[in-house]
Amino acid sequence: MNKSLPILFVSVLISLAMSTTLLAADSVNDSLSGCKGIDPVFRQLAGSLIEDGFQASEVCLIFSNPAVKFNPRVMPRKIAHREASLHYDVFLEKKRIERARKYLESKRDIFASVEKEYGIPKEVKVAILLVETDLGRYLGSDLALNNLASMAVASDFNKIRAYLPDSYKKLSKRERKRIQRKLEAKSKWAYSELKSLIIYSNLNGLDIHKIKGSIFGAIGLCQFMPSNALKFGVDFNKDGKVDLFDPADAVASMANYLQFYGWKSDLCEKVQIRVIKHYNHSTPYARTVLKVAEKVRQI
Ligand SMILES: [Ca+2]
Repeated sequence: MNKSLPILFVSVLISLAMSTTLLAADSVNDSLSGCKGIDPVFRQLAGSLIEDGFQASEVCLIFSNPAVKFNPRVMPRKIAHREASLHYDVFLEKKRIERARKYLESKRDIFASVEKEYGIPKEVKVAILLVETDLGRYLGSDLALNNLASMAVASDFNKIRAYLPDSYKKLSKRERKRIQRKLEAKSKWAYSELKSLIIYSNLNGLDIHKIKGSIFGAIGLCQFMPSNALKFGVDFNKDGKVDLFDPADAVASMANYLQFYGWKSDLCEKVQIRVIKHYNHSTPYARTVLKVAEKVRQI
């Protein structure tokens, strides 16, 4: 969090992000009259943002930009995502460990200063950067805005069924209802994260049309969801903005997050895994982070 911002102001902004008002369709046209170039698929979403307190002119600028595109494949991937099936062993390859060590060397001052302030070992932090973004090599192929907005408008099973894996195409009535409920919950979540993304980019003077994100909208070297960028982001290099694409800010924000969730010195491995799972709720993920950290330490 940008510590220079008044606490009340930030609280109001976070409340704005948390509210999930749904806008009646008949008032969408009124709030967006005069705004040209919004893809009809995003029109109601844009109207809801205005209803929730964002300026109509700002919402118009965001959604009428030609970079904004609906991707119908995002929500089906979210619904079908299975963290446990991901192959994490690739991060233990020698060449990757060597790269992590070199990255640590090249940013020795940043890692040392952050470790001094937050107490999270530098090897654990670089391991998370390696697993999350391959040390910044992979920050997502599309805009976080597009991925979050595409999920926010994909709450209807019929609209995305063509993009679901085959196993989702012959569902019983009960399974279909379950998927529909899941879609509605994920859509609501994505809407809330979209609002946080807009606030995050505004607060920190970042161009939302240039913020790349993972398929599910996580941003920066440390892959924070935008709501976590607001809660845990740190302006460590003191340039007046929390930029999670900047190594100093990203590493400190990650450390701030891990410290909040209970990282202390001398934790046993079991508790370290529990803390890391707050970052990504997967035991194979947490174990891989610790294994990578151990290998980096040994070189
Ligand atoms: Ca900064």
